[in-house]
Amino acid sequence: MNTPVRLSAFGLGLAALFGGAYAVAAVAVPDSAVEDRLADTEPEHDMDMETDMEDHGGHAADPVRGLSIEQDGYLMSEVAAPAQTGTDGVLAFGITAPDGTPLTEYTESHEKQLHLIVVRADGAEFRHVHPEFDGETWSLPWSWAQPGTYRVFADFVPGDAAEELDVTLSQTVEVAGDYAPRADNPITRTASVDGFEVTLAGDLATGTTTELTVEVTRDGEPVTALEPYLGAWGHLVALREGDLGYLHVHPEGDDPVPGTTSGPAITFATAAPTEGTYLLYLDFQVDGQVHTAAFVLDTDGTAPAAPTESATPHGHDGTDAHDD
Ligand SMILES: [Cu+2]
Repeated sequence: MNTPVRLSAFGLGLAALFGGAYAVAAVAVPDSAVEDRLADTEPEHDMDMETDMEDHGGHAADPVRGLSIEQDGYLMSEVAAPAQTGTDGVLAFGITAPDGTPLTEYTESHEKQLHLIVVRADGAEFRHVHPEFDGETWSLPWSWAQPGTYRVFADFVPGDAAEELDVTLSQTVEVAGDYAPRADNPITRTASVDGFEVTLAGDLATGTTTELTVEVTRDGEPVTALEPYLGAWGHLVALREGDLGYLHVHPEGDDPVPGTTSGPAITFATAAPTEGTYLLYLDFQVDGQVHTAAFVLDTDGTAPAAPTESATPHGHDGTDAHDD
């Protein structure tokens, strides 16, 4: 869809990963705007994001998490899992608290104490599941359908923290076997899953919160039988291509009343932390079954498509900062 534009934006995305968001901003926008953004974003590190968005007119990115086995002193142990495909086994890991002892208290979030996201590095495989806790170890029955390099994310709210803290830890797991990694993730706004067609409207952007709306149809008819799943009409996980930085995207509007249904649309709001391509995975529930639809967006969906030197990753002006 946006392929010619996307190639240059992908270059920008890589710059963002290694050079930081501000270097990209310097390429894409006038200096005065960069200064405005720096002034806006400097103090937001420890601020509550909702408050921050109100204070700054939406100039806030959701924080990127899940890039490390450690966050705020919480540490994920090695993940045990079958070493190859076709073997039934168990996936298991532990989490230690900042004092080094096993973390035993968790605060429920979206109806679960811990959310486990498992994604292959190329985005081609995705699972969102909920392991059991035995007081020390989180585990669930596990087998791998495809070989490859996987990232395992544990998303939870520690129950021992003084104030509510969203923690996402991740770890890499290798699954032996021959595989051909997906070479590219082209922009994808429609997904067919289990007889449903899901379309995604809206664009991702940096520096501002935008709305993404998914619409579910079946046999060409709008689906109005969406059921609450984990306390929401849908759950959207966004992973940044390149480092699989993790964004949990929150649905707009009130939480659903149990027993009611909705549809065909669900709206989410988020801001991209950097330019780049994002892999999005939507979980939704119909007739008691959870389905996952996968999409790919990039931030240049909202950027001016003018092929000027300011939009070129290796342009002559303003790119010295990261052009090493
Ligand atoms: Cu979950």
